[in-house]
Amino acid sequence: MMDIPFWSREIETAERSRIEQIQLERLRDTIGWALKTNLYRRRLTQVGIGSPDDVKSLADLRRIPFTTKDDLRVSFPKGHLAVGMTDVIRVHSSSGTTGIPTVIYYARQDLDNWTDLLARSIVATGATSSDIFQNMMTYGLFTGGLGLHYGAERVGLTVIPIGGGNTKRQIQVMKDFQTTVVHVTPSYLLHIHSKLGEEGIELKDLALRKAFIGAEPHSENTRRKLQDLMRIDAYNSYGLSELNGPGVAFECVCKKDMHVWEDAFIVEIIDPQTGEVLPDGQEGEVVLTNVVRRATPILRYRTRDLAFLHPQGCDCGRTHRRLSRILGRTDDMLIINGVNVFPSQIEEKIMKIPEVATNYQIHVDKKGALDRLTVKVEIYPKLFLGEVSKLEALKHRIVEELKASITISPGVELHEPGSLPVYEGKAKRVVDERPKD
Ligand code: DLL
Repeated sequence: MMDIPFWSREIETAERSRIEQIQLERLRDTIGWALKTNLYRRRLTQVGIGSPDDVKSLADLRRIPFTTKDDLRVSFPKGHLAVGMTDVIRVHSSSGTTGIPTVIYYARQDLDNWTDLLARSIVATGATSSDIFQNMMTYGLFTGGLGLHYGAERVGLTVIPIGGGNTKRQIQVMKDFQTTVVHVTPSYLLHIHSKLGEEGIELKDLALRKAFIGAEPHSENTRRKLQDLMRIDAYNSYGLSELNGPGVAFECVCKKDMHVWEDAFIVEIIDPQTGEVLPDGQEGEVVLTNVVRRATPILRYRTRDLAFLHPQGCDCGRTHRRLSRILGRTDDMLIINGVNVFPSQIEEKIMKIPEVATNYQIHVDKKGALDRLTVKVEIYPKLFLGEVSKLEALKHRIVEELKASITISPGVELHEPGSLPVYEGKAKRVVDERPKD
């Protein structure tokens, strides 16, 4: 029998009825906070919810309309804020399709709750205070860095807050500090593996035993490959900035999909077309309600992620239901090495540049383990008659414009008009050649 570690055994193994009772109490509190926001006040009163007492059972949740990313954008900057700014102690945000980001505010209690969920997640994987934890996720407005950072500190791991990128240094630090656990996107860990040789470092020089992998889709095969290549256990971790960040769902030592922490989140799977709630086992869009957040309460958030809930329990004894891997998206969002990019963000930027003609293509493939984004644009023919340095300058300008919007640097190719494919019907702007494995 495997030794099963817990952070809060009582809540993690609570009976279903107890979990639902907690959810109902917390949902009522959350409604109280939501009613203080411009975003929810009218929406809730329109469906007859004017006070927390109007929520009699969990079934009442279904009366509440869904929240979308667009709703949060329209509410920018503070339409969804339920407390005064003096009570807000942190802000995170994700980039948006129209350049308007979605912002999430955290009160002290929100950060405390979030940290606790991450502590719980970390312990569920078997990591302990003896571990040396190298956090390779980006620190900053992105939630991946700071989220795990505080969770790991709370458990007592030794945190190395190195942040993303700089592969050479990552490898050296892994060796020097004898890192045992990393937090990383799966593609970046594969990349790191491919660079070990170049740095003259072998697996036996490292002490790595676990990785928390998330922020981007990956298959079971990719997990296996990573585990075999690095000789580690890799645990899938799911979350999104609108719902705190990481720590919504995390795998336990059984590694059979991710427990959604149901005392903090009410999870529904819906038919993305009709909005109908589907039974466990059926694939659909993940909808999440955070029931422990004050500053920015979010009700029935449509994540656009496709997955299903496992109908059966888990060998670890946790009663919180398990969410499958993310199987796809209902929209066209691309995830490039963990960074979310909408094709519309790219279009917005390049179409503002006067030298750019009307046709373009977004190309995604793999270079080694990493995703590579190339934006191919047609430019007016007279530009090709000018000096090469002018073309280079234009290319540079397009890269800079795009980088300011999508935060990563894409490759840019300039093409003559008529050279990119033209579609008679719906244009196919995105060519994604990443292997599906
Ligand atoms: O990616 C939060 C996070 C950080 C999760 C670190 C895990 C680890 P966003 O930038 O808002 O937040 O992106 C959220 O990324 O809706 C999914 O489409 C995708 N995603 C996140 N985790 C996974 C995963 C963070 N484990 C969006 N598998 C989500 C597949 C994932 N997709």
